[in-house]
Amino acid sequence: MKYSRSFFNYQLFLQGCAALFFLAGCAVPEPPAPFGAVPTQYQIEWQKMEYYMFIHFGPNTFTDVEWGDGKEDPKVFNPSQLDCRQWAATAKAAGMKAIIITAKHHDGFCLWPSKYSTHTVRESVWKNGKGDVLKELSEACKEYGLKFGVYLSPWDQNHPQYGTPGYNQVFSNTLEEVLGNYGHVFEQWFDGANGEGPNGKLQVYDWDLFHQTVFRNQPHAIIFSDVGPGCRWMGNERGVAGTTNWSTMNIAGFAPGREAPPGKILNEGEKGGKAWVPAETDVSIRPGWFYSPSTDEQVKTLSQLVSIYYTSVGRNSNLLLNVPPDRRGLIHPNDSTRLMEFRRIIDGTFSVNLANGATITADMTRGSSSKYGAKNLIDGNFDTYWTTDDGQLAATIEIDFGKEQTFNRLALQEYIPLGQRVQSFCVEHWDGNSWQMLDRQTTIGYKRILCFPMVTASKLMIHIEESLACPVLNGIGVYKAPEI
Ligand code: FUL
Repeated sequence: MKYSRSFFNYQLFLQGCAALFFLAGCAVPEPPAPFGAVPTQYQIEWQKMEYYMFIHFGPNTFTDVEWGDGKEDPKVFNPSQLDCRQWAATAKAAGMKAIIITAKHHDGFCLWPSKYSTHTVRESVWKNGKGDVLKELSEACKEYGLKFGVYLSPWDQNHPQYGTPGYNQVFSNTLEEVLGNYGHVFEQWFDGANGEGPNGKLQVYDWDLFHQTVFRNQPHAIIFSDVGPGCRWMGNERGVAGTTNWSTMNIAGFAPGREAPPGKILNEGEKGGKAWVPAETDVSIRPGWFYSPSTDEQVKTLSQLVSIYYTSVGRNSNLLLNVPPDRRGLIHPNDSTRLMEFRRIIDGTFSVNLANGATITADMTRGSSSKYGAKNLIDGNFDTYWTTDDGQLAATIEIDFGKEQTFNRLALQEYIPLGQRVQSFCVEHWDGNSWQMLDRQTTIGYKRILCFPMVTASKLMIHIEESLACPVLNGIGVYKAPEI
């Protein structure tokens, strides 16, 4: 009897365990469903790159103009010490993740020996016409672990067919050469500029053909233009994205260049837009896009660069910083010195997250499950996040440092694989006696960094005030930026 009684209890115990496991399983709710337009895997990878180099280089480097007219003698292109490894080494040391080069600017000059043009490096005296800048740069990028991207201007002031329907195929052929022969291309940058051809006509660009050519050769490339589809122009060349910046927009009825969306939409995106087209901020370290000896002393100051970082990366945009090589074909020491100073400041600011080690809690957590708990905000893992129950569109996160901390930056990140949701939030700090308002803002997106005067506080509260669907955040950072 004794034996069978204990056997019975054992069975009961097993059944109890099974029930508990079942209930525990039920208690962890499913992750939130994606909301609205969401990024592709490749757009997520692109967004994580944050900061990379733009290179404007070509005949304009030697003629001191910004827009060559395509009539330049190709022999003007003659860099005496061109060294793409120096560019790549500089980008790497600057903390950048890639280089995008002007393979062909509006003057039509090709930095590779194109079969479809007579205005190329082949016609120059550089390396006796045997050189290929794209080959050298793509190899240097590989060596330094950087991604490689290309800018190609469809506007071509040299090509005799420009302005006629036949030119679209010519441009597609040049794209094919560039995208098919130099390995992986992470981004195809389309300039929307569109001037008249020798016949006085504007080219009607065949964007469908151009996109097909890109995706046939580089299926995962991010296509930049005023309307994406991979990423969008942020609307100005000053480096200032909107404080409100949605990665979503409506692109139907718009095209790059003359038919671009209004500047406000480029700058701020559109809440609830049907397409995921995140912003990219392109800005030059010098007054012009191309090198000129006259701008050697006008390289942007450290505080200008730092400010641009906060108005681009800090406002849900990637930063494409143009660093134009000089007439030797090298990045000038004034530019590279500034880049290293800039990196030192950024690294110095973001190396210590004061939220690490703090107690972080939220007044709402999805299903009250630790799987979605506020601790995920400081675990450094992109794919774990804090979120609330469906329909819970406002919530508060509290960070208790356990002692007084002094800081002047707050970084917030939304988990963009599930879409962009937050449309207003505010931050308060505990001054020892009461809560004081620190800032009130609108969107977050992949990354939002708030800058405010230094405060000393033992606690911070972040109130998500309005969200389009339950908020989903995967990162919080509190930092003390050094004074410049
Ligand atoms: C513009 C061009 O006209 C400029 O020369 C420069 O290349 C800039 C990045 O894009 O549309």
